[in-house]
Amino acid sequence: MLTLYDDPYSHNGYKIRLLLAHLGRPVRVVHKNIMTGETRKPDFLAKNIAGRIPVLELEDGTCLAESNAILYYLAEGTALFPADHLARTEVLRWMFFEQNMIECTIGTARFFKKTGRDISRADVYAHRLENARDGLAAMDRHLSGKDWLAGAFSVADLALYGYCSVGAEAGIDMTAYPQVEAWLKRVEARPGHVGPLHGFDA
Ligand SMILES: N[C@@H](CCC(=O)N[C@@H](CS)C(=O)NCC(=O)O)C(=O)O
Repeated sequence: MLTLYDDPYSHNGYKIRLLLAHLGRPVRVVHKNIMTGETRKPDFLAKNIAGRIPVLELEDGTCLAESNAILYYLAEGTALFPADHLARTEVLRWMFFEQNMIECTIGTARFFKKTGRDISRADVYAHRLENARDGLAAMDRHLSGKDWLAGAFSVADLALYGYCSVGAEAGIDMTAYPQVEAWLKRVEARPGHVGPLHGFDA
């Protein structure tokens, strides 16, 4: 069986659990506490040299790191990753956008807010929020008149859902992005959808 090393509060890990739920694939989820440095110990560095979750361990022991690379690996060959070259490029475009404009902005601002870490560095927090708002505004414009980010419903929607769904926890007024809010609800209405803290085994 697949093993996912994850922390319940990470939405990078949640993206993987969400895709696996959509695909109906079982997974053993192992909790690594990012607050106590568990991912920085030698045993975990052997799985991901960057010392970060999520890591997906395949049945043969191969370890995959970087949430969107893992999403790509799992989605390839399924209805959530298209076969057409241009359509695939468009899906990847939004997955790269997620890492650049959403994950390291909403994700980090949320982490600062939840843990109190670095919130004293108000300039850093404000900068992350400014970039997050920029990313959300771009998504809002893009989603006008569209149901999904990249043509049909795809792994790009799940990748972006992860951190967009917790924008408010980062301190963002999500009502400023009505197209994004409507799209979040469409993602939640898809069969196979699961919430963030679903299914930890250890
Ligand atoms: N770009 C990476 C980011 C991974 C990441 O930042 N993971 C965080 C949790 S969301 C982590 O493991 N932090 C622990 C640490 O840095 O020690 C991805 O998308 O997988």
